[in-house]
Amino acid sequence: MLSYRTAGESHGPTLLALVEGLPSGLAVDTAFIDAELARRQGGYGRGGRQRIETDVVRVLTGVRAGVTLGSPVALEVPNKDNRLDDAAKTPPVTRPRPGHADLAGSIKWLTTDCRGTLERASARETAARVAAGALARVFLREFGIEVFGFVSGAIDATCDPEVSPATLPELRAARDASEVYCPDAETSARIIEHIHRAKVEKDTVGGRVEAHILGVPPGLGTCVQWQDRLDSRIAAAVMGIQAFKAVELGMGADCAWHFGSQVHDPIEYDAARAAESHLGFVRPTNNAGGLEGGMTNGMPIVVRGTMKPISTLLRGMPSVDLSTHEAVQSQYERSDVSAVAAASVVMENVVAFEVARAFLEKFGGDSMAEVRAHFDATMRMARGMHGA
Ligand code: EPS
Repeated sequence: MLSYRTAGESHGPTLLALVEGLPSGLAVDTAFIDAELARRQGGYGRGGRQRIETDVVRVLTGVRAGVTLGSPVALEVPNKDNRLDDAAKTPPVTRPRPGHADLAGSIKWLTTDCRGTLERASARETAARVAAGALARVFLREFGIEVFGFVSGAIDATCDPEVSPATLPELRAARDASEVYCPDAETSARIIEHIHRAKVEKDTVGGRVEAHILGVPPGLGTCVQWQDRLDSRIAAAVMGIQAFKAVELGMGADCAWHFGSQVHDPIEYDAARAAESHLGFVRPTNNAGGLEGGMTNGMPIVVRGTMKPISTLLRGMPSVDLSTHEAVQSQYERSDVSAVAAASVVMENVVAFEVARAFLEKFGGDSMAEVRAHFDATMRMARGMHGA
């Protein structure tokens, strides 16, 4: 089974991701992984750390002459700001930040210094997850599966662009031209204004991010066991991102306010479109977000995540000093005013990893040649059953 684990501290020597379960014969496009790492570092509202780092991936194992061997792939993203063992440069943090892992972690690990907790809780770790997810996307691209992530809102600015193969090139260009990775120019400008105001007021901003996965074949995931449902795995992957407080699929939480007839996507059949990923089972709407019964239905997967504002506020928040129990303002550590743009990159990549995992569960094999043969044969059988 495709899986990954990460290791590494924010100010330690390096970040690592160990990816297991990729077939042999996949050409590893490190330039694509580096481009995703660079995007993760960007976005209006990022702090000083991103001026220090230039994240690039080193592929340590599992690859020969740029092609996977079928053995574990170890990915490394080294930290330039490596100072964890220098006590003078990593003084104790005793005034926990509300919203951060500081307080809960210091109680868990029986210490009054939150630094041990924050080093691993830091969103710096998402660089390793983006590297693993981008590698999974290199695999997905071989089967025509594309992933598009963006910021869709913050505070009082929201947009709801129509994402489809036809609109994708234009939306991608608009997203890449936006300092907050939001493809709608007006929403982008308003989010930037909010982040600017937060910076002046020593405050922070979260936001909503979206990922659309296009070209996904039907039947990935399962309704057989709850933990293997693809919706369940995607939700876990998104909630596992630092600072995420909500995840939605398709219409998401809005389903509560509508009757069934307004929520469920009618099923139509169009033989002329049988070559598409939905095999001709066209849905005029996609409120299900491409997932029914924990399985893909051939429509794009649509995931929405909500990131809370960064918990490190320059002006602090009411807190308690862990060594004196005195009421104090929380400690300031270098941070971001907003990392919502970066969060969109993290979300699209962790979701992609779950799709790749489900893809290999259905079509898996030791080599890319076997996976391709399995995929082609299954799709041929499915199309054969449905008149194409
Ligand atoms: C981050 C690196 C961190 C923070 C931020 C994200 O670097 P440093 O702590 O050295 O400034 O900028 O992490 C947090 C918001 C957090 O709470 O830890 C990164 O590379 O994404």
